[in-house]
Amino acid sequence: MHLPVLACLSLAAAVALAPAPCAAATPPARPNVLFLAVDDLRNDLGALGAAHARTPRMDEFARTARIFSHHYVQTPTCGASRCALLRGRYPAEPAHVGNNAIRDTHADWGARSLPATFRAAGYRTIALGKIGHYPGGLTGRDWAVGPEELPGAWDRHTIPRGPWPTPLAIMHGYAGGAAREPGKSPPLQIHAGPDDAFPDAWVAAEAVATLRELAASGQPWFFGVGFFKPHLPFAAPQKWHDLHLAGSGPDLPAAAAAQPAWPSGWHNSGELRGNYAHAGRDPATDADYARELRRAYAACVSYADAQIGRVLDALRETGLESNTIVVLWGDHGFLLGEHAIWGKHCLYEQALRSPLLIRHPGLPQPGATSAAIVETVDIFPTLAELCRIEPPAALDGRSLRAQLADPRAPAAKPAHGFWSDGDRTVRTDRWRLIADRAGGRAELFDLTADPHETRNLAAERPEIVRDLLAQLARVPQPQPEGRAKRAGKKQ
Ligand SMILES: [Ca+2]
Repeated sequence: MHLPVLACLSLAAAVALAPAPCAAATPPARPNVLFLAVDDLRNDLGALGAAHARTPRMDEFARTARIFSHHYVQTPTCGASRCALLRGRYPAEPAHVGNNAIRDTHADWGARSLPATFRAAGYRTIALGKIGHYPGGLTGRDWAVGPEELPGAWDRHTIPRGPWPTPLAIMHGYAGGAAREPGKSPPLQIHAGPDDAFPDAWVAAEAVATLRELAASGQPWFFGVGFFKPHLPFAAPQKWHDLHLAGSGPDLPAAAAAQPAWPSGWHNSGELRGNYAHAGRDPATDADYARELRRAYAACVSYADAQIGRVLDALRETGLESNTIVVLWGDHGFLLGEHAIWGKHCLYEQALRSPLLIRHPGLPQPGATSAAIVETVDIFPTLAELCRIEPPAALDGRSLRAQLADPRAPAAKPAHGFWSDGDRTVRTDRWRLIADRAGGRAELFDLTADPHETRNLAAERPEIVRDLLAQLARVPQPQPEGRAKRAGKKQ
């Protein structure tokens, strides 16, 4: 009569992940997911090789995680990049590349979104801060008006108000509750005050309280925490600016700011040029101003880093760390003068590349870097696999399980990027091709030899252009019919 017990014990050791044959065995708890989104974060972390960065808390986390040094977002703007994350799909229609992508198209896919999939699988889903485009998921002009941005996906989607008058004022917040006045407010602020003079400290405090609440519940959870910095305005307390003043360490490299392809240091995006007042200064011609802006951006990264550290401390202190997957993700990068552009609305490397760090319980070789080309759409299938949840059919990404198991595992595919008017890009291990809708205008860069994309090789290497255009053609262009079809359904 002892034989079945012995057989059961040996089986349990051999097939740990299979359904337990013993009636008394307890299945392993499903891991929680803490998803940390950081707004407009370039690869400017110490852990990613940025010598000027002051990011001790993200670097500390990186030493326990898989570092993806070549992660690319699908679209270089907030709402669209987050739409690709939550859909797990490439943009399929023009609305998917705009900032209102989630609000305007969720009826087609919200029930199959990343959080909705986890919710349907029994997870408690909570979003805090900026996870979609709108803080707290609130699309109205004030606290009371406006529908949820992604209804049905989150058990709770919230934003601490603090002293700011509206959710949008939080997104572009200045110290102490001041809101941005478009075209009149400065692009940077050095404030002699505490961290909670700015919204991200409020988000961190709410995240800490939420983790304590989650620790007391027995339900698995998916908790998205979205920070606002280093998004413009580059506003942070004085102490974080002091870290980056002249003489305090290496400065952010001026990089390829002299690249002549663009006629203006402003780029045609209105984000920096139109939304802020510059007192007649132009970073393209005023090196001191360019340096001030770069340092202010770096200060905001350091400020966000400290707030992220508070959340990771709470994860450890609540005892949740051992059964929680942690993802740190930047929604896209930002050009600080590269290509003579100050902004993100383009398809160059620094606009599309952003940090991706993933830690899961039992991760082998923590702190090792995977240089494989990976994309934001890969996150959905990765988290579904790690949590043993069946993902929706027809996701565009691939699970990163191979790179988590072995940092030397190669990329499964190139990375695709999308922008307005049908502009597209594809990034392989070596090349980046940027092409317009018809493929008639092309820029080709050899990232191995020319990491700042200063030499367009399209005319010299037509065979590479041809091959990469064929790769682009494998992913359909966003088609305007999607919007018309959806409008038809409503009638
Ligand atoms: Ca953003």
